[in-house]
Amino acid sequence: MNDANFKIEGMHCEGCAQTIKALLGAEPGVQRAAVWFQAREAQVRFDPKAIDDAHLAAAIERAGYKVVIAAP
Ligand SMILES: [Cu+2]
Repeated sequence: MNDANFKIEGMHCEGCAQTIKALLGAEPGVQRAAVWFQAREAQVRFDPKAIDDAHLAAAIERAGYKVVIAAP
């Protein structure tokens, strides 16, 4: 399993964080997703054979948020 950390811009409330958590959790290969509204961060544990950082970021951006990939 790999872990990816993202900085996310555009969250307005805890509901946004829950939305992002749910959509990350629905991606193939994602074992666990956590999103912190206050910190503007997400941490995702995923199977690198099923998905990668770029696809996770794209899923977040499809929902209308902006992603900055943080240090691994
Ligand atoms: Cu919100």
